[in-house]
Amino acid sequence: MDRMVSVNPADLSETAGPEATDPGTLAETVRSMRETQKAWASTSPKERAACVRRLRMLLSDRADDIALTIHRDTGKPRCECYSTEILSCTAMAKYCESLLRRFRFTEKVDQGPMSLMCMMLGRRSYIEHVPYGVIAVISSYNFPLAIPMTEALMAVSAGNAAIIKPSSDTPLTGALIEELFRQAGFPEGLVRTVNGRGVGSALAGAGADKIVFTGGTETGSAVMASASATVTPVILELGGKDAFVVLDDADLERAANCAVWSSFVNSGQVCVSTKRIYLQEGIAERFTEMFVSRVEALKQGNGWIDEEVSVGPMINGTELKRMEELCSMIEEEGGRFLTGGRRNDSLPGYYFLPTVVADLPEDSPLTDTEMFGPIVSLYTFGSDEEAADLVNDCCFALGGSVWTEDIARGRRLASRLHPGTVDVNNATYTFGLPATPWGGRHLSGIGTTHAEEGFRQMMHPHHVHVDGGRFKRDAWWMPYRGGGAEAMRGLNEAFFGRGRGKVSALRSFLRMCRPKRPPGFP
Ligand code: TXE
Repeated sequence: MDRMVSVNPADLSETAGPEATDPGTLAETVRSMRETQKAWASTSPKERAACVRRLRMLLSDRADDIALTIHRDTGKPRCECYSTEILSCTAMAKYCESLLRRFRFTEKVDQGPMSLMCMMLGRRSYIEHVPYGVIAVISSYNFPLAIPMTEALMAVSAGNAAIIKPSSDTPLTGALIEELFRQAGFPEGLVRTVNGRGVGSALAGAGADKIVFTGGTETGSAVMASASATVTPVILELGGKDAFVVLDDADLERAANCAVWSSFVNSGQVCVSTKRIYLQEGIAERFTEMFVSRVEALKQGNGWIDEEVSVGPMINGTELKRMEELCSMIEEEGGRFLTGGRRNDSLPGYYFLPTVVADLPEDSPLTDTEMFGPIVSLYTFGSDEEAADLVNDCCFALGGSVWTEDIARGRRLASRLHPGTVDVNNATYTFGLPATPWGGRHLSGIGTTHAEEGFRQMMHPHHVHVDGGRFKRDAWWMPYRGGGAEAMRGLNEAFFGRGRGKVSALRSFLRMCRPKRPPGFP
């Protein structure tokens, strides 16, 4: 098979990558991984935590060569390779170790309103959280380490195997992930990376037990359709169009500083980067001045060789061209560029200037169009209620933020907003807080990765119900006989209705649990 090639978008240098995968081999690969996974699932949480810890140490010890690999794939500034990529993974690893110390993989069920009946009849239930088997992790180009690695860490900590399909734009980092898991002492073949054209769609139908997809909404929908043929569960981490709501009592300096980072980190190629800034009347003009002046002061270029660089390139020429197309659409819709609005021709590579747009009509179809690059639009609003309606009137609901000095006011507004994550006085960074859930609503996806919720979604709840066999039959078993319906009616009335006749209900219930000896039986 052909060898993958990675193009560094910061300087167009090329690096030979791993061999492409033959899509026809995927089903067999998944089958063989399932054998490895069965043995792995029988390891203790302590044994798994030891492997995770070794991986965390490796991520820290090899940080420099990992960062360089990420840069070669994405061209992102050096500091972002450490802050948004490696740190997210070491934090997740440490969180998985803590989960493996305290998570109860078998839980006794509190039967709630049925406790008395279960106690009388000698019954109890257990939930065993069991791994799915082989998890397919299909991932985007924008965080080639942080996204697949954190998802794979949750998967293997829960006892699964993980087959990773990175973006074709980031093959080096994908191959490095498999190497790191192997070097950390995970069983050979427990975490595999597959690459190449058509491999993503082939993997979606290769028999994995669950698919965790990160990418565009349209692609995610295709993955869901493919998985539906085999009723394979999916988690979809899809597109975003995050809002940044600045209330009239906000600390404008802090808000402007964050808005610059939140809008242009990774050159805006972040599902939760700020794309819509809503400014309350009264502070709109002042904030706009502060924000635009900060954006214009940003240095763009190759952030690996120049640490003063804040904004790197787009991932490839196609995405760069997409930004130009979007800017043409913005102009047609009446939008005005306060800065940027075109590619940065002064640099070799795929650079688009950080762009701030004003006057784009709120009812423009572009409000529901993801702009996965360094383009952010400014809007104004009157009341907090109006802000909530504007933020929620969008097909995406992944992340968002509210800025105010009145925390109670901020939390009230945050609680009304639809996105899966809403920050008060911060933005975009909670992917790096592994104990917090990650996921969106509407066209931003379904399911959760990260946090205990995401960990649980890497397993399915296996219910084991144990009956001590105290009676020879249950009151509702057949052969039905006289008094059975009455006993059930009385039970309902006594314990789930108005509470009348508990003693007689219990008596008739227990009588129904004793078998009536058929004629001729001793
Ligand atoms: O996505 P694509 P990209 C989103 C972000 C944006 C998109 C950008 O909002 O919308 O990702 O990433 C493979 N069946 N998020 O352009 O094109 C493809 O090879 C199966 C959201 O990479 O959808 C790649 O590996 N797989 C996220 C992966 O799917 C297929 C955070 C994604 O590709 C396929 C980061 C198919 N038919 C980015 N076609 C979040 N919400 O957390 C392609 N692929």
